[in-house]
Amino acid sequence: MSTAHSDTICAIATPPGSGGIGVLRVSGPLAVSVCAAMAGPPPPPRCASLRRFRDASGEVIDQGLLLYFPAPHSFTGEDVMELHAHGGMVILQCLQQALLEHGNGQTVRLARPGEFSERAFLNDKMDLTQAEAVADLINASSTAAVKAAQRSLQGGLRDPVQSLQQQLIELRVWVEAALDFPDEDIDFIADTRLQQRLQSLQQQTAELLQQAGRGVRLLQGARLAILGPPNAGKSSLLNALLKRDAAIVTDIPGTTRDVLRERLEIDGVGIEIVDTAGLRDSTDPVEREGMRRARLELAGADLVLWVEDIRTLQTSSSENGFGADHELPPECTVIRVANKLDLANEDQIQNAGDSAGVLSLSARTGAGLEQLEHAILNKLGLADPAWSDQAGQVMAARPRHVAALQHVGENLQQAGECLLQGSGELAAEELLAAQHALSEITGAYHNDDLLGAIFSSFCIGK
Ligand SMILES: Nc1nc2c(ncn2[C@@H]2O[C@H](COP(=O)(O)OP(=O)(O)OP(=O)(O)O)[C@@H](O)[C@H]2O)c(=O)[nH]1
Ligand SMILES: [Mg+2]
Repeated sequence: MSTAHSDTICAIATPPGSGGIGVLRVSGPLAVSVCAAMAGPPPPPRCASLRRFRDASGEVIDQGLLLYFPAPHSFTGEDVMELHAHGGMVILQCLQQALLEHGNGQTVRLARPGEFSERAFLNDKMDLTQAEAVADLINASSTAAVKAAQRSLQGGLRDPVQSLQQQLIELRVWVEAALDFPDEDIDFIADTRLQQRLQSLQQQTAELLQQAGRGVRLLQGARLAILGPPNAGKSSLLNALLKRDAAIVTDIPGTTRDVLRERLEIDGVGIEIVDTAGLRDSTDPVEREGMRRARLELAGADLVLWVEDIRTLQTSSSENGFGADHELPPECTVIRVANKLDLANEDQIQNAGDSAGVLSLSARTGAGLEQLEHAILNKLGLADPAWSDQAGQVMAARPRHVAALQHVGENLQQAGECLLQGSGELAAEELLAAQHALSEITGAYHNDDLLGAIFSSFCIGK
């Protein structure tokens, strides 16, 4: 798959703005010679050397460090030079210009977004999931997302995908052999061990799919919506979770009208949290609009906190039509919260405790809040494995990985049915399709459109 690139590319690798240092990166066959023209011969590999950086007329632009990473032991797999100069945009642009001029403009050009990473991928320095993890690491908006991206960068997604692929190949060999030698005494296709291995593959794919789904949620930021009847303490709960007064709280039912969005971080996991208008019968057009918007939030929410006053907790479908059972679609992931624990009597506390899946707390005193935070991460599948029931740590993943794994699952399912019907040919086709879908994840099988779509979203210089 290795691709020789004739172009030498350069880019400013540090972000725009001023800083202590700024880094320029050059990669390709001319990297050494253009830098030599600017700053003298390359230092020993991976050693920093203090140099003067000169423009084409020989005038000194800046003084800084020059580093040399000879091929193939560099990020891109090509000869790479790095110039560490002072971190001013004009200095860096002058240096970049000088690089282009030293290269006569023909063979050294500005890198496209993500082109260094693309070359790293094309030169087999990393697979696609790792290249994507580099971008996810840079764009991570929470500490948990950083850790997850780091796991994928170390092969957290690639390794299980490759293992699945290996098992799939073995299975295909088995099926194809049965097709090639139909006269053999043993009926391979009817062999139950074949079905067992297929089932094991299906199981592993389903687990990986779940893990990848969690990874997507972690990276994109999960969405949490607070819903429930008026005056239950929804806005108070939002404020308690955020540990600041973001929403207006009063004892007047119908206080919240608009949808209020805030960013919450629990144990380093970024979550978008939404407070909404209380749901009840109302003729007030403003309140009705608020309720309409509240219900719209249901569609995009990964998790709903359904908040009620513990003293008026609905234990079954609400009579007035505003209970959790009535309002929330069955597929909705929900945590039912009984708030105002500090005001409840023994019977009410007992009643809430007896209601399955109800978490009692007080937004006012903070009692039960920590349990709620744990429950939120657990329900989202983003909890620290140390105290959650999920297996393994979360790794960074993207929607395209999830889509591919869904395809794999469907293909395996189809293959199983074909085998049961004795149709080895069709089963073999399904297994091949599954193998292709897996290959797309790691990039072992790809087309230029896919690479373009992935790398164009990277930043320049990466
Ligand atoms: N004692 C006690 N009072 C609470 C608690 N949570 C909320 N309250 C009070 O209950 C009243 C309503 O609280 P809000 O947070 O505005 O309730 P809400 O569900 O957002 O109400 P709407 O916006 O009208 O739908 C306020 O007076 C709060 O101070 C609690 O845990 N204990
Ligand atoms: Mg409110």
